[in-house]
Amino acid sequence: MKSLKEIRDETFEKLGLSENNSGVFYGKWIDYRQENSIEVKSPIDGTYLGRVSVGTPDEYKKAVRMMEREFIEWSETPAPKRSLAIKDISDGIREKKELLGKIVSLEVGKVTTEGQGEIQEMIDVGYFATGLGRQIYGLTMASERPYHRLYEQYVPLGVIGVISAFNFPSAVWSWNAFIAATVGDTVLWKPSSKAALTSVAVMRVIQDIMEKNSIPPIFALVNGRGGEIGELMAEDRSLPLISFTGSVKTGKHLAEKVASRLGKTILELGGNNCAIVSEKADMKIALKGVAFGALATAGQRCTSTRRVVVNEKIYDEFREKLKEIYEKAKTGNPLEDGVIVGPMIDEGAVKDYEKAISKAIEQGGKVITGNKVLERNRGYYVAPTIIEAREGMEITKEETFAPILYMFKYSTMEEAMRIHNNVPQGLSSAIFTTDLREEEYFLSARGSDCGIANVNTSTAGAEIGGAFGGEKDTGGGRESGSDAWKAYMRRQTVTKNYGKDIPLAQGVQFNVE
Ligand code: UN1
Repeated sequence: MKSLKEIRDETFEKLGLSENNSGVFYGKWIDYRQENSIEVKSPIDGTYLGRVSVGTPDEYKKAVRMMEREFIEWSETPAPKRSLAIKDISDGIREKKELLGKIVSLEVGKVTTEGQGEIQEMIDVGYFATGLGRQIYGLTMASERPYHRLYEQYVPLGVIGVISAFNFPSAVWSWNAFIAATVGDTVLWKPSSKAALTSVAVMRVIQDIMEKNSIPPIFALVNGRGGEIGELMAEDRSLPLISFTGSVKTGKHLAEKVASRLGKTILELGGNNCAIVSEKADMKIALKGVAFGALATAGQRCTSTRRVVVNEKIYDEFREKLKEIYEKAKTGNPLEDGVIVGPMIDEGAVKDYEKAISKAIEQGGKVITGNKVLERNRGYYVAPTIIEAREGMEITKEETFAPILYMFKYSTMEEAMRIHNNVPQGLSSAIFTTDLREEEYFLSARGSDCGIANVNTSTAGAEIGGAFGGEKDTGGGRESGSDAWKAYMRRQTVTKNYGKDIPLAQGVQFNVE
């Protein structure tokens, strides 16, 4: 196998990246500056990948001004035409899928198929947005007055701020950006400083497509630290909407700041996703669904399965079989064939893994498998861990971004549901059963309290066609498919009088001469 450096050099060359990359783009790339730049090292084995420069507050302001200027013409371009620009962009990304997926793998450590899947998710949402361009609609209501028309229309908001996380470094940006651009907004992107390189690679590809297809510069990129550029965005009245993906703590802080200026937010914060496995489950499906949910992206998805609640009648069998899968799952270099679990993003993530496991043990949990740091110097690898837990253990109510699965036993479905819902977060959930009644109970008002509720499939791995997001501490936002586009527009109720008089609503009389 080629060394990481060789893969880097090849991929960089084809994507026009270099060792020192500008991380700021608004119509043009701002010159690279060494000062405060972000050093990018691969979590795979620590290989130095390069540097990405960050934006100054002044450059941030210039980027916003430019997006405001672009908004004027872009918002007046017909939506079906705008969406064809997004189609061009998606076609262009499809041509570069393999290369971009490699960058994702190099920078955040995704196994090859997941790195490719990340880019596929961009392409998918791009084609979704292409169709959406002809489906932006409002309702027409019956007016109580003669010769009146009453309807609502959706109007683009302006410049949308997108702050994305490291774990889906390009797909989640595109969920927001492609939909927002289709409905007529322009977009300013601040990526996670743990995924700066991916943002540059994506923007380079898009810039090239935009130039070739005469698409105006509707996307801007400003790399920087959350504490600086993120704060500026939160306070900036020029951004009517900020879509944020990240921790509950940062999300709350940002939401308060944006709310204090009565701005809007879309929040996609923590998940603590649970799968219920009934005694009536198809064992093969349940095992694969739970294993994928818990192990994919090394447990670093918002949608990762962190808890599994198993019926007592099959509990021992399920535990032993899952343990076997865990112990067979190959952990290591994500670019190697057959590897299922790649690295953690950084040393901090390894520490969080260790802390969570020791707390779980302190609180009465029993380790079934795992609990081992495999490497923390040349890359960051941990053994996927299963812990038998009891209801009420505090650590099981927290989201730890690591491959740790807490396992619970239940005897009645009511008990399973209680354990399932008894956490602050509410993103994704799943039930594995072949019993229609159990399934419908899970999907009822007394059932899963999450934004996503799946039957016989994993908590992770949502398609882009549905609205993505969750309740409670997850923040309530919805992104990507369905009618999530409405969040990027403002609703305007229009009353039009085309009569020869001006009758008032509710029969009110107003007699002036
Ligand atoms: C995230 O982890 O923030 O449903 C997004 C999934 C992916 C997206 C996850 N399609 O697992």
